[in-house]
Amino acid sequence: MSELRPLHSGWTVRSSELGPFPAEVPGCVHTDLLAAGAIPDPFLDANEEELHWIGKTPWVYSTSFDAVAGDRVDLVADGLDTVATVTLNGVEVGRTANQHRGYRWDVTSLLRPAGNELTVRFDSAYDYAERVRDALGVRPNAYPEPFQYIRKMACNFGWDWGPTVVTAGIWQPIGLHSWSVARLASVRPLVSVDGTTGRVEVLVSLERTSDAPVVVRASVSGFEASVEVPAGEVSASVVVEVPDVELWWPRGYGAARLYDLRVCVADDVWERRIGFRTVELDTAADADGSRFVLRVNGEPVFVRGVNWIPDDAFVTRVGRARYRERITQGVEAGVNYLRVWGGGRYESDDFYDIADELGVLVGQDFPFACAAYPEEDPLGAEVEAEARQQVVRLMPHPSLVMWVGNNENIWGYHDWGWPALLEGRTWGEGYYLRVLPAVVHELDPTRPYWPGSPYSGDPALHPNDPAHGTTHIWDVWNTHDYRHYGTYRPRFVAEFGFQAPPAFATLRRSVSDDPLTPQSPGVAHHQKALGGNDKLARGLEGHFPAPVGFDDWLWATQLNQARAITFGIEHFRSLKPLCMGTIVWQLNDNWPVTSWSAIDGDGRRKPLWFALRRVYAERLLTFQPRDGGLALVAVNDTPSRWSTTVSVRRVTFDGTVVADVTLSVDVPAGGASTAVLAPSLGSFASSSSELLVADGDGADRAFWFSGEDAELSYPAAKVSVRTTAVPGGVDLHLTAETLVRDLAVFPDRVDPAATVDRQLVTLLPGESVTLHVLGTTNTDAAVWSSAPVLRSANDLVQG
Ligand code: BMA
Repeated sequence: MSELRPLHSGWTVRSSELGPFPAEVPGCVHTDLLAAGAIPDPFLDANEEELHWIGKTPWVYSTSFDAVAGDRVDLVADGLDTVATVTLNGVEVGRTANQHRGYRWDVTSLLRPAGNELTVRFDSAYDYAERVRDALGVRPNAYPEPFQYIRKMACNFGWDWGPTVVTAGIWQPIGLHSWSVARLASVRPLVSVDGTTGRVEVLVSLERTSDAPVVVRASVSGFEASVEVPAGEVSASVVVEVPDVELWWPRGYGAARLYDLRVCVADDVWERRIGFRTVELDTAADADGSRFVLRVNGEPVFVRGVNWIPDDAFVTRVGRARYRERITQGVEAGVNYLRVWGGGRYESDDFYDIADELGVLVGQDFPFACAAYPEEDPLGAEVEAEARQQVVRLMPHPSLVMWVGNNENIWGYHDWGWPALLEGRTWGEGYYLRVLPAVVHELDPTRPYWPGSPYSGDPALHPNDPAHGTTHIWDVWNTHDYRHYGTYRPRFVAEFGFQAPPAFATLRRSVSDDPLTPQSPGVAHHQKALGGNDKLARGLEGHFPAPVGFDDWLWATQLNQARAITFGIEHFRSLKPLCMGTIVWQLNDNWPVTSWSAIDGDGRRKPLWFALRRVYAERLLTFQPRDGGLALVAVNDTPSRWSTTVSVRRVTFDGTVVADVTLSVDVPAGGASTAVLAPSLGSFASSSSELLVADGDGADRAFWFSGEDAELSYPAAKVSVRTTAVPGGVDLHLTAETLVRDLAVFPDRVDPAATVDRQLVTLLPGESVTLHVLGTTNTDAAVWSSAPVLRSANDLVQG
């Protein structure tokens, strides 16, 4: 027999002073207290500030249950957050201090026929971390919280976009596993492709209760193999071959074909979906430094990525539907790669299942971020144990294409003054350069490992050298204007970003300030970055006049975020194949906040999301400065050739075409081509009222304006609006009577539930567009015709 019985009901949580309250398992104390009405919502206004005591309080979870029978019964906890003592019927069965591991204890002899009492006591994560810090010595980090002294998600202690909500709780499933004879203690499928044959080498380790001979069987789509495991043996390997296999491809290259792999011993069954594909990381030296090219099934893939953070500060609220919604939003913006950032978690199987299905590539950071981490025990042993578990758990997923050692810690050691503060103490180098690569190599040699983000491939090089490996570009945003992206010739940009506030409806829901202003207390609390609002204001300089009033501030900063990232991505993609990847910081948020995200904490898409959809399209037309003039660069990330004619026009703001040309563009599969424009097109007679427009089949229209917005003589935008009711929403038919740049409708201003399918549409005089709004029945054209619902760049400059 093999039977898993979840223990998810009947739980309560209490502290020495509060409760008991009903508790959700899996869950966490904050959400339990919230559901019990014992605390206000930590995401609203500045409530967070009043709730730090929760993370400093010990909490006890308890339940009772009747027995299950079995030769052997194990208590299995997939994840405990974090410093836990587990007691069954008054007997301590285990103590844990690592959120990133799962645990199993043999409790056969402790169980009673009825009335079993299970308690899990969580001690304060702060107490533990501070004790470890005091024992091992203080080390530098980026935030004033002791997150590197405990194996718990770093951003749970707060980040420059996230609240400090130090959780405790049974955050993963817990249950009783009754079994007999033998069980699969671990299953490692090593998947490879040999010509047209798919091969899975299934490496199994067993736990056994008897000497009875057992057979391990593995099957994939009707192809099966088995091996008998003699008495006393606890490891086995079986190879299954699948002829004429269909490959798993990342989106844009083919279908993400998945196969069911089933492995069993005695009655214990393990099932996962796998994909047949190969992955290599090409980091060879070349004339420009050394490259960073991901090859899947031999095809070099340009990574159009986004950084992924935990989608809720309370991660136990993120279920499969939420993962699907968020990842799909990424995919719909053209994203083909998610980097699971190291300040969060090893992402869930739900996350990876969805990435597998959608053909999205994933790079998983080991969870270390922005700090010097001690390498001594207890942390050293915990790190190795968690890495061994997690590499095995995630290796069936074809979407996982790279392990990365950490976020910014090698860079931090080099550039943030750590050596002087460390005085010779360990800082994590041993994890990133020795322990973690050894674990990956031993357990899952099918995947590349890269020591850090950023990292240049050689300890002798500066870890953030743009000419080698991966780079993070943060001078833009922190100190430099976004045009500075244009000075970089990076091989692979693993982080770069620019902030903007969330959608109006998101701010309005989470902040009760009246009126809302950029400086009002709630808005200020929902901005966690050092000098964030000053940087937003500085970022507008030279691009837009300083906005007056909240509505213009919101629109100007959101538009500027979209412009900054557009500028960066168009430049980086135009460098292909020198540059082979861009990973925008960041896709999502974990609460309502002003941040670098494209999708805000309530799941609303910011203007940046719509900009990404254009600049992350597989085929891109972009105007770029080249050799003192302008060029049209055509980028083709598809596996087929792109041949088209492109009409390029130089147009005055009133719509008069002053010059034009038709170019034949022929871009090889996966390539890019550059056509330098004649001076008649590429130099403007007036720097304040002309633009270039490029139209070609297979790509969105490209624009290049003769100056920065602040310098342009935009006409006052004239847009006529007609509405039609449609099932579930309203269609907006917009016609521009003048040039209108970056037209945007904000439906959440009309109805918080409403969404629109396009934003940032630039129209020449006389052109029209129909926008589809869902989630509102408001068809009053007047409502949709003016600010703050209808906006354009024109009205930020026109005033
Ligand atoms: C990098 C990231 C995050 C951070 C972001 C914005 O440091 O790795 O740690 O949130 O920049 O500052």
